[in-house]
Amino acid sequence: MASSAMISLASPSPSLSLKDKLKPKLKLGASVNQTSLFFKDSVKTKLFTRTTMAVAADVSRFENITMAPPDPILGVSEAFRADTHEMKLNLGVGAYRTEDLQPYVLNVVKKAENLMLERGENKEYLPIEGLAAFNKVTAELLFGAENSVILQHRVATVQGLSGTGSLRLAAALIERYFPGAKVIISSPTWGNHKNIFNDARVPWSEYRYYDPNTVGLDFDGMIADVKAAPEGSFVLLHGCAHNPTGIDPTPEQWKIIADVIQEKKHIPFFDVAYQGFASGSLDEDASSVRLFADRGMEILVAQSYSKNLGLYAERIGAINVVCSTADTAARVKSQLKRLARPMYSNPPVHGARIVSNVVGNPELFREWKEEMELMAGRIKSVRQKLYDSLCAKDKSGKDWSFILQQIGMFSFTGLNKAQSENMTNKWHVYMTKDGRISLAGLSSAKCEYLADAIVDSYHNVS
Ligand code: PGU
Repeated sequence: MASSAMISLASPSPSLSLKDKLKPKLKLGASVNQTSLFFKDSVKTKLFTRTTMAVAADVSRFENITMAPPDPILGVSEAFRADTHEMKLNLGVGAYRTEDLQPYVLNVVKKAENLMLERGENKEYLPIEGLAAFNKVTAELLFGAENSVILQHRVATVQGLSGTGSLRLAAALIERYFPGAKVIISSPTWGNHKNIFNDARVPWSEYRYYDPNTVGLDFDGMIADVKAAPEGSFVLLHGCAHNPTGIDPTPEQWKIIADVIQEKKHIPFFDVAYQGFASGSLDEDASSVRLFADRGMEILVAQSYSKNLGLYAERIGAINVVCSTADTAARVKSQLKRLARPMYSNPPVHGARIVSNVVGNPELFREWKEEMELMAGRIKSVRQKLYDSLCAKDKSGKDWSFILQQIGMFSFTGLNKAQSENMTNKWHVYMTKDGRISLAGLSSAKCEYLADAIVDSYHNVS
């Protein structure tokens, strides 16, 4: 195949005699290199150029590129798809499933899409900063429409490629305007945070967050590390439903975190990927961000609609930068646009229209909140059922109540790498190797099976 592809490249229409010379050599199985030599030795410059192309195809210029490992989260879904076992369960990716373990498109999303079809909206490019109606409602949803940061036009909001793209844009802003500044991230955190800051060339380090002994928050460790970070660091915080631990600070603890950040002149950088999914209430889940905004602090907030509106593949989210004045916000926004332009030029319109239709329409907004409560409620009920099943099956006296204390889509089981691998290899339960399971991918019917798998992995694998 390689040879024939090369012949068509290398012999458009030289002389007849040249074609004749070529044929027997190739039939005898001449290698690409021999053919090239033949060209080089006997034909003029014009053909020599073509031959060089053939040599390049033979020894790849990409030879030094090694195989990348599968992604620790999205790679789990690939492995799941390849498994044919009937009991297989995908608890890897944080994506909501119905009780039948099917993906779910929200009714309000379908209604919003119908509205869009009725209006016959066009597919012209959006401005670099995204859809104006989306940017307005997304900032209002986050801070509250009556919040002074909104009324005083102090928020620079730019539509991003979902949560990930919005975080990446903010990282680019940090890299450009705060050279050398460090981002401190929780240990552990969502795995892609490190990739995002690495690729944006923003230095990062970790602050303590999870205490394996209590399977709870290491609050003292967190505060000590935030205090110890160089003044003016960016502190990455999960607005609610911390991923992967499912452990959030209490309202009192949030106040102390805000005190320390203010004292140290750090800049809070919120990642809000689960607004509405932690408590079922959009306002309650935004209370951490609002606490900081109400103190007049300058903050960054990345938002995502992947989970709460189920718009995973639409890639819709935003980056909001709260500034001390409207004038600063305007300048920051202009620079965010400047960063976005060479990266992806302008964002996709479909998801932005869905969000602006749902959030901007009182009737659809009300329906959305109901659907979100249903989703959050289903997750809470499987959380309870898993806990009950574990208590019933595990006779060792181990306390599993931490599962009930965690919130959001995930449960951090405390299973180590080998135990997590046993879950997959023996029980066909797909999950990340840090012991995280997505309860959004669990049904009531599978709780007992999952509990069997956890008890076996916990007690029989060290
Ligand atoms: N931030 C956090 C804390 C997240 O958990 C996620 C998604 C995102 C941002 C980004 O989501 P976007 O879809 O880009 O808006 N985390 C999920 C989804 C899979 C993944 O790793 O992207 C998860 O399973 O952890």
